[in-house]
Amino acid sequence: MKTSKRILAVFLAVVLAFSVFAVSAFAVDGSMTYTVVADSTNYAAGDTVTVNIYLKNDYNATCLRFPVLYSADVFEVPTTGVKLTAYDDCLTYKGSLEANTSNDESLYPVEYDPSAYGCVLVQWTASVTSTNIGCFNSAESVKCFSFQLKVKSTAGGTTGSIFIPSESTLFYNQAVTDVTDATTICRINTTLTFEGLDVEIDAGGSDGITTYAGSQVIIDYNNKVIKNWAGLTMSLATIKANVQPLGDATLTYAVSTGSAGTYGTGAKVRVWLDGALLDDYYILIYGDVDGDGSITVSDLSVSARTLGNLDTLEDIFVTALDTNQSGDVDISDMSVMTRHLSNTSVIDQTL
Ligand SMILES: [Ca+2]
Ligand SMILES: [Ca+2]
Repeated sequence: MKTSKRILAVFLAVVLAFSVFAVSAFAVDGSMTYTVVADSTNYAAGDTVTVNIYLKNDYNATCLRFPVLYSADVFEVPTTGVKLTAYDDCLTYKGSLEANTSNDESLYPVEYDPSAYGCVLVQWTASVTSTNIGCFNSAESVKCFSFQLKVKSTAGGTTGSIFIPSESTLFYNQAVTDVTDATTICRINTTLTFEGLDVEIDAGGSDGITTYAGSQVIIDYNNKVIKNWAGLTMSLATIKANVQPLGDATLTYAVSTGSAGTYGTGAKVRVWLDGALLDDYYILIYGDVDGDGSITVSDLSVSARTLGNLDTLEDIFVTALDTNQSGDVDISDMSVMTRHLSNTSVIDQTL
């Protein structure tokens, strides 16, 4: 099992600078609920799995660390690495959220066999100013972090788990009692609760479509879109080189209905099984609103023309226009597009 052990030993470890704070001796009581939710419950070999972590708590958390384990014979870290993303207050007050692939086994939950489980160690520290400290305190369960795993190409027909081990010694919690006092940090006597610990993954596959091994492309089975085409020259050949049918399924392809439509946003990969249409998956390139497969000033023109009249756009183009992936479309999305076109920043295609 040397190969799997190597894969398992890939940790997402974050080195944070706690030393800037004096940690008070006193502690306060609090509770935190961690919920692990994957973007589907059914995957095929080669699929990308987006793992979402939802948090709910009743204190001003300023620092968190928790391990997420996954079955090593079913999942692996994608070749592009674990892409750890923060949301909600954990994004707003993000001071430190970094990823590396340390093999430091001291960071491994000792209660678990490294030959059976891989570990992603998530760590977050809020930012501070001279008068205030960012913190996470949410009475509602909200999405705070996500990262990606890949179902191994050899995992067809198996089942795996993704979960937070409640008995791990790796949890770390830090908080403030007064958000205007950034210097008095206290420990939390935290009652940890875990929901959705065992996300069972049927890797047998019934979706009829998957990516080729090594492909950067992501199939979002919930939203029926195929994304992360950044850097690829879009064409029918590119699509065919990245996605493939599974089992007895077959694929056909249709050009985009966008104003410049070819094989860009809005193009369809149609999945057929036994002569019946199983699903349509849409090509999605954030920022490509005219459907030609690239992001140009033409997309800016279409955006300006349709921003106040989104009803005229098919849903997939509205999604492509939401370039900051906020869930709605407004003028800030055009700013993101403008910055992309001026090479100031790049539109993230992976979320
Ligand atoms: Ca375009
Ligand atoms: Ca938006």
